[in-house]
Amino acid sequence: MALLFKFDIGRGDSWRRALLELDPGLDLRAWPEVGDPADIDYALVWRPPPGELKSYPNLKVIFSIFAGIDHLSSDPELPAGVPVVRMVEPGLTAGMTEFVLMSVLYHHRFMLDYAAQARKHIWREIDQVPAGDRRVGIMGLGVLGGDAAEKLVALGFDVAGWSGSPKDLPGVTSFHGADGFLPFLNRSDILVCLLPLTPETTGILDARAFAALPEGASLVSVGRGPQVVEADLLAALDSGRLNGATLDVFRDEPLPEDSPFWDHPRVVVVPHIASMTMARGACAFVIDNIRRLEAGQPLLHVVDLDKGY
Ligand code: NDP
Ligand code: OXD
Repeated sequence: MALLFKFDIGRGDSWRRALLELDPGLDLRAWPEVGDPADIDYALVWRPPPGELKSYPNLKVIFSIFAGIDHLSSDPELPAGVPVVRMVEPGLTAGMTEFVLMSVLYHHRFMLDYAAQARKHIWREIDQVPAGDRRVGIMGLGVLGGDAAEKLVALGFDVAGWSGSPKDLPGVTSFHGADGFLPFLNRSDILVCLLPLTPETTGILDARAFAALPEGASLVSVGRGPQVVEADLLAALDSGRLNGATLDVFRDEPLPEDSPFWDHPRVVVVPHIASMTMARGACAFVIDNIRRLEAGQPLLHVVDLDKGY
């Protein structure tokens, strides 16, 4: 059994070790040293060159190293009929929940305002708002959004979510579909975007969406950059319609040197680190799925390529 492995963002060694610990007999081929393409049964990849995956005639499964599969679905030559499995592992979920909680608390507790005051040496209290009076809205109530919602409820926030289909999560008000979008935005003091990138979600956070949020709302953008119309976000921040934003993902990454977000006083910029797939949990997920397939059981977390997530 040969597994092609392509991971070019600097953490490849720990993945190689974790895979071989779990399955010492694994024939691991690190891209681009692939050998005979016909040997490759499985691919575990981050952003393969477009057209690359179609050159493996016996490929059985494509595993995405990321939860988001936009780096695969953007390949017009993705081999038809080969299942794509997105990443689900406890470290990735926990990391995202930590980041969402931290960011929601940051905006909830007026930390942008205190940072601005501190730069001017101003000692001034801002009235604290009880968590129960703060309405947090999470776009995307999947693996990551669902976990973050549950933990925000535990902290006492008034939590709602928006998804494609209705959800029944304890303590979370569910909105769904096009009809639910504006009512959901109308009650989101802090909006968290945890949607996958699809044609439907591209540009979803635009001037119309920002106008539907309560005056002075905040945004935590951790889905994918192209979901935000950046010019509209800047206008909403500059006008004071939005109080602040935490931005982890951007239309262009790395964020260009001259982006106005870097120095914007109402913006926290971080370099797409809201969460990271952890080697051990991810490799266990992949090896477990391979064993399932080889035992004739269904794969877990196969992506619906028609829906794009
Ligand atoms: P899931 O596939 O588990 O969940 C996606 C959610 O989005 C579902 O609730 C789905 O609704 C909803 N959704 C999708 N399209 C629409 C739409 N058009 N309208 C309304 N709701 C929609 O994904 P995850 O929770 O695992 O991950 C979400 C995204 O987070 C990833 O795709 C990735 O882009 C991003 N991410 C970012 C990271 C970072 O570090 N910044 C790290 C990891 C992920 P339904 O349930 O009805 O299908
Ligand atoms: C992911 C990501 O999708 O890190 O997993 O963005």
